[in-house]
Amino acid sequence: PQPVYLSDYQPPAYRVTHTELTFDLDPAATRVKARLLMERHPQADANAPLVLNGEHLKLISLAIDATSVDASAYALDDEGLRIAQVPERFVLESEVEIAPQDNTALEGLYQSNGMYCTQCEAEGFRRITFYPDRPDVMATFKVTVIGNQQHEPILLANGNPIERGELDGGRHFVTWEDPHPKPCYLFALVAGNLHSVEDHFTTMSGRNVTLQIWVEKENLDKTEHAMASLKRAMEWDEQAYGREYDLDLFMIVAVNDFNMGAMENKGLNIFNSAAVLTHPQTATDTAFQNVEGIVAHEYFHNWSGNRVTCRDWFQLSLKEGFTVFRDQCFSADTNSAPVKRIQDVSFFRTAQFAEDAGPTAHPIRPDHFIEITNFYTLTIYEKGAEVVRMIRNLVGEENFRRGSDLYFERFDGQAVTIEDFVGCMAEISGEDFSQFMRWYSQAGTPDIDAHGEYDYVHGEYHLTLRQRTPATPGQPDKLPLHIPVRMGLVGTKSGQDLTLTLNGEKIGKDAVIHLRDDEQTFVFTDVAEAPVPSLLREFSAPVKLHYPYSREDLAFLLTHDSDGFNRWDAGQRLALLALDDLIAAHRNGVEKVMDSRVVDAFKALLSGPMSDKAVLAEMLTLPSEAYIAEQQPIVDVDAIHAAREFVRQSLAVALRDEFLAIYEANVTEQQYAPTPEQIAQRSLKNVALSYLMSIEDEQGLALCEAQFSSDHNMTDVRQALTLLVHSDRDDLASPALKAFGEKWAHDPLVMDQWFTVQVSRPQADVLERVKYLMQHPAFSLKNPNRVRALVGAFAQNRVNFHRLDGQGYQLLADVVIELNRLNPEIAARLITPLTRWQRFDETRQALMRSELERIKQQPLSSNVYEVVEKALA
Ligand code: B3K
Ligand code: ZN
Repeated sequence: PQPVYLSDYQPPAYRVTHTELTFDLDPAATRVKARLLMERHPQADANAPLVLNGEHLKLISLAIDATSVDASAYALDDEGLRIAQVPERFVLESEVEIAPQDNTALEGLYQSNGMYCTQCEAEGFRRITFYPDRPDVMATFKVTVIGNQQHEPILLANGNPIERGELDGGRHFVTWEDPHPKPCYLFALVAGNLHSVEDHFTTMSGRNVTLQIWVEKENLDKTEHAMASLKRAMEWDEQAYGREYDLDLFMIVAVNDFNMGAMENKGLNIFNSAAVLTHPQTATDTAFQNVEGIVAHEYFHNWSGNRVTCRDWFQLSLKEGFTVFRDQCFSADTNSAPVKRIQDVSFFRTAQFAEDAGPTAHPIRPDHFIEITNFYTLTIYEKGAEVVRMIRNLVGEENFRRGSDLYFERFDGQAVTIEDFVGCMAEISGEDFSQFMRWYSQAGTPDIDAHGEYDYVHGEYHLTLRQRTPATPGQPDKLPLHIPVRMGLVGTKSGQDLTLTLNGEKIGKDAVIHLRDDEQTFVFTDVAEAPVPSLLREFSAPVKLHYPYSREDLAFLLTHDSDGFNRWDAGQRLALLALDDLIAAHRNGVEKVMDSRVVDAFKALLSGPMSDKAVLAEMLTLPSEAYIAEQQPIVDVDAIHAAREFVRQSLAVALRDEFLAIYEANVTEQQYAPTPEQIAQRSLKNVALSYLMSIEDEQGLALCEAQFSSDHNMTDVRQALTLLVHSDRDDLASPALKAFGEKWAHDPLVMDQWFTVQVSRPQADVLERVKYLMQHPAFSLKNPNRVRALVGAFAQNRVNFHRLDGQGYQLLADVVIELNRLNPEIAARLITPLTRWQRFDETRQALMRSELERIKQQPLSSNVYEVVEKALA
């Protein structure tokens, strides 16, 4: 497979102005008729051939301006169709046949549980009909769907329904029209036996929009939260961005087999059922919050993505980074803002940093790819969002809003680039973004080494920042980035933020300094007392900040930093220092001793004023094994696990009564609601329970069992089940697992949780369990959610996946090889943990590499090929 390069971009020689499609649905032989109004680009050569993408299509007929095209006039291959000569303006008509029932890749038109649905982004439309399948070709669409009245009573497509009727042979049709020009990746069709809940939203200009969520009948009671989230998102986008919805109908459909979370097709969002269905008895608080975030994300795409779209797929972060940023702000406004930031950053620093340091590292705007599907990554999405956040912070909130207004107005109905977006921000604010643009082209996470010195005599504080971005594949040398560092100096006497004076100018107590060179020293004057610097507040840039904090400094910041995010981070850093010692002790076979400063810090947290329970729950949560691993030069999975368990148990022993008191103070019989208050209470209570369970405290065990059997809500039940299954008390875990599995055998999304809980336990029997569960009737390799819940979760189980006998790697590679044939997109994603082999000891490196080599020997999809190739390069 050959890569595509950004530098080769050419505007399309022919564009489609209007698209008419007719689908005659059949599982094995769906007929798709296309009627495309086409015209040559004014600048294109009159002899330019017409090139249409098309894959897995059986061509039935082809005509230009109603005259059939002779077979000698076109060339057809695996990738599409090429017609040597076409007029300046013409109507292209084609008919093809496709087989949705055989489509296990879940791209294009496929069947899920008997219902028809589509996924076209990025390049799935070419599996539906011959078309210039690229985002810079935007057309209005009229779509007729013909189906069986019994099997497919509901026939949906984008836009508004304009005609419907009955046909012979028990068939019927509905015609849909979407007046907004769109690229074909936003096309969608759904047909099946679906049921809907309906609601309404009145937009800011007073237009009434019908909202529908379509699900299988048994899920009708699981849509309330998604609907409420949708309405909140619609209102938020009007207030925060002045963006109004632009059709009379907005539909969401839940499907069981879906590669990603959801898809923002115009007016017809298609969702993974896991990203829309919730019920207090089946979904955890985290699932409720995910649904809210994803519903909002897809809705926000209506402007950031659909009305203004991407010129080419290299610009993917233009819509994804911006939309993630929008959904993050929405969730922060709707829930606890500090906790949202802590959770986002915590995930980001674990997973995106690892991606940026591995063999698949790429810039937010890649300059080449083999398979675009492999680029729906944490870098494009989450790092893209961090960069948009930096832009907002650089220009200020007001300018950011004006800049986004300008962007949406100027480019409405167009397919544009990242320069167009940043250009609007520059134009409005007058800021110079030329150096800043390197964030988009340079991969890798910058390291910042910070060093500070207080000069008592002159009352000065000298802060030196040095930046260095490590080499990444294809980018050996890096240029310095423009890094905004939000900071404060916290006085060690007063415990307060000191006023910052830089270059003779007072810049406030909490300010942003700009690092642009490799190294810069900032001299703060009029510093009356020795400070501890609080740097990178709110994680003001996606960098690794190293400062030689002492444990006393960190304990100080943990209590005194005015920035909640940095208070949390100080706690994490303090725990990491203790963990470092314990990891070394474990490796050297020396007795482990708990750092009393961590115990004291936790004790202070537990006995201090408890203003925000959600933040407190985060503060009490130790860094994950994955995050600890990120900090180590060579990952020793067993030492990390042992060290972390030791810290958990030491804290539990020392603070047992406090944890018990916290638990008891936060039990409630209130009816479940996914409100920030209730979620905070549950998470605090459940963190306390996890400490008690880590030492198998008798009272803790009793509480855990009671929490499981009281069956109050899934958050509590799942936590209790997890703690039982992850403990050594199999006598208690087995009956609980059995009861849970029997109770929920009919609900695949709950069974996914049942799988995950079991395969993430630390005990050594997990590999056998995974193999056994893969034979379970509720498991199927064809369903991406099942694969993620069982195999994906196993690969996150660090001690078991990285077994020294290599069997964990082997199992993953076996699954990848099988999935490569069924679903290349999911197969390629599943390889990720194996691609990180450089981070491990030599034995594991060799084992991981040999599994990658084994995969490489197979006939591979371009998706898997690209990842394996990079991983072994
Ligand atoms: N835009 C979709 C991505 C789907 C691509 C799958 N190959 C989801 C989202 O970001 O909203
Ligand atoms: Zn998106």
